[in-house]
Amino acid sequence: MEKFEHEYKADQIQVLEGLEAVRKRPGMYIGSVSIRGLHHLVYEIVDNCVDEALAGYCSEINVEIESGNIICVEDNGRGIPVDVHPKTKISAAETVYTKLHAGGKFGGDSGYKVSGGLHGVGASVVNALSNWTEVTIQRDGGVYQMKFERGRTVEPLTRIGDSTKTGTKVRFLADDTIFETLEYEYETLEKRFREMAFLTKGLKINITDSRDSENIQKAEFHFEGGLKSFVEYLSKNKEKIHENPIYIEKDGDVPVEIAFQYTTAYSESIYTFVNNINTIEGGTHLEGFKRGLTKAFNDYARSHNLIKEKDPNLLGEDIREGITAVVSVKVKEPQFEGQTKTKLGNSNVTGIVSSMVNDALSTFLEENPGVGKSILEKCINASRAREAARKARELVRRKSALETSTLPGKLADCSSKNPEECEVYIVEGDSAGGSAKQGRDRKFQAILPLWGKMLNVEKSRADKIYNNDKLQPVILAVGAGIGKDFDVSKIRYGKVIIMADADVDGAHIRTLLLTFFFRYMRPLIENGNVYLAQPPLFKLFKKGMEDIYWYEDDLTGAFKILEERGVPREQVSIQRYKGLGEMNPEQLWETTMDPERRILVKVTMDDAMKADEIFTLLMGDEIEPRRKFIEANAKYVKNLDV
Ligand code: 28F
Repeated sequence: MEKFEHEYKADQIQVLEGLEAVRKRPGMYIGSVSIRGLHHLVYEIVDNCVDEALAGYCSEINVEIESGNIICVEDNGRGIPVDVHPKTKISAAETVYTKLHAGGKFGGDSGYKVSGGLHGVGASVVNALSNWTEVTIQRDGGVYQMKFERGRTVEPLTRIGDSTKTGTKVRFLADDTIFETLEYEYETLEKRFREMAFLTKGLKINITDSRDSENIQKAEFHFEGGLKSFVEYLSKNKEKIHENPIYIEKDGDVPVEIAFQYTTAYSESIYTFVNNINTIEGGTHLEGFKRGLTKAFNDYARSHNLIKEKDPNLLGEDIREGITAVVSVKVKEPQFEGQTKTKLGNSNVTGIVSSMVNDALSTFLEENPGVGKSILEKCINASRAREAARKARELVRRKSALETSTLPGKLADCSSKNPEECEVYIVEGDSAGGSAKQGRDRKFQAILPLWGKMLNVEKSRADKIYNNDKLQPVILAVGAGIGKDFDVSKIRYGKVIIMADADVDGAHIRTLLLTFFFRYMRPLIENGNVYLAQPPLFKLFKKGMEDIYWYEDDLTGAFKILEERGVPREQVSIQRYKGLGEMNPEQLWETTMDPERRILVKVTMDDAMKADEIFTLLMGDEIEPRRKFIEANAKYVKNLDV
C-alpha cells in the first residue's frame, strides 16, 4: 500500500510544479502575455481539435467568444478518453489537461501534431493560465465533466449524463492577473481559423462572437478545395493569367501539398506552412519549392524553344513574379529556426519538395501547353524588365554618383546632417508644401512637396518605378537606394513623415506612398522610420478664447473642454479643415509639425500590408472587386463630403 500512496503523491507534486512553472513564466510557453499570447490559448485548444480531424475523427469545430470573454471550443471527435489509470486513479482526460506536454496525442509516428505558433505546448498550459477551465466529454454513451481553477482540479471527472454523440467541449476564462487584456480580437481569430480550414481540406470551422448580443458576428469556413480554395481566396482581387490554380500533392514520409496561381501583379506572395504552422520566415520547404519551380519552368522553356540555347536561364525572381502560392508540408520532428522560430530547418525537406515540384509541374506543363506558354510569356517579359530595371538602376546610381548633390529640386533640405535628428515631410500639393517650408524648423525638418497623383506603382514594373519623375525625388531624398539595393543604414532622415489631407485624395496619396515603401523600401517600414502626420480636422475658436484644434471626427471631447472653460457652445465658431492648404504656416507648425504638440502615427508592417491589400484592390486591374470595395466604403466617402 505504501508504494501506491507514494506514487500518487509524486504524480500530484509533478503536476503542481508544472503548473507553477507555467504561471511563473507564461511567456516561455505561449510567447507573451499580450493579446498575441491570449489568442495562443485559443489556438492551442483548437489545434487539439484539428489533430483529431487530421486523425480522421472530427469534421466540425465550433469556436465561440461568449460574453465576458469566455472561450468555448467544441469538436465532434471521439472525445478524450475517460478511462481511469489503475494506479493513479486519474483519467486520461485529466492527464491531458493537467500534465505539462501531456497533450502529445500523436507522439511517435502515428500522425502529426499541428500546433499554434509555439509548437503545441498542449491544453495543460491553457488550463494553468485560466481562472477556470471546464471540460465536457461525450463518448461511450455518457457525458463526463471535470473542472479546474488555474490548473488545479476542483471537480474530478464525473459522469453527469447519457449521450449518443461523441466529442469534446472546453470552456475557459483566461486569467486576468496574467494577461494584459482579455479582450479577444474577433478579426484575428477569424483570419487564423479561415487559414486552418483552408489547410485542413473538408474540415468545418465555425466562429461566433456573441459578446455583444445586439451585434453577433459569425463566420463558417469549410473548403473542400483546401489549398486550391486558399490560393483562389488570396488572389481574388488580382487578374488571373490562367483559369484554375495549379495543384500538386504527394504523400509519403513528408506529405507535401502545393497550390499556386499566376496573376498580372508584379509582386510574389508565397505562404508556407509546416504542420499548419505559418512559417513566415520560410525555410527548407520554401527553398525546395523555389528550386523545383525554377527548374521545371526553365526545362520546359528550353525544350519548347521559348528561350534560345545561348540565352541564360530565367532567374527564380522572374519565374515567381505575379505568383500566389501556398506550400504546406507535414513533418514529424520539425526543427524550427529563426528570430520567431518560424523557419523550417529540416534539410531533407528541400530535396523532397524540389523533386516533387519539378516532377509534378513538368508533367502538368506537358499536359497543359496553353497554360505553360502564357505563364512563360510573363516570366520572359519579367526577365527583360529586370534587365531594363538593372540598367535604369545603374543609370540612377551613375547619375547620383556623377552629380553628387542630386537632391531633387523641390526638396527644401534641413541644415543638420545627422539622420538621427532629421526628418523629411512628404507633403501633398504645392500650397501645403509652401506653408510647411515656412512653418518648419529648418534645422532638422526638410520638406519635399509632391504634386498631383503619383504613378500607379501597381501597374508598372520596377524599371518604370526607378525613372518615374514623381517617385524619383522620394528615392533621392531618402538617399538609400531602392528595391534590392535599398540600404536602410544610408537613409538621410530618421523620420519620413507623410503629410496629406484627411480627404479621399490624401488617403490615395498615403496608400500609394505606403505601397511604394512596402514594395521598394520595406526595411524603412520594418525599421520604424515611416510616420503619418495627423493634421487637425477642426478648429474651434472664439474671440478672447485660445483656439482648440480637434483631431477626430467626433467633437464630443471638444465640447467637454468648452464646458470646462465655461464657454457656451453657441458662441464658438467651428472650422472644418478641408485640407492642409487652409492652414497658415504658423498653424501648420503648431498643430502638425511641432514635436512638442504634434501627433505622429508610426507606420507598422501591418498598416503597410493592409495598404498593399487595399492598393491591389483599388489600383489593380480587376474592376469588379474595386467597385465592391468602394460601394462598401462609399458611406464613408459621402460623410466626408458633407
Ligand atoms: C475542444 C478541445 O481537445 N479534442 C480532443 C481527443 C481525442 C483523443 C485524445 C483528444 C490518448 C490518451 C492522450 C480519443 N480516442 N478538443 C479536444 N480529442 N485526445 S483532445 O487522446 C488523448 C491521448 O491520452 C483520442 C482515441 N484516441 C485519442
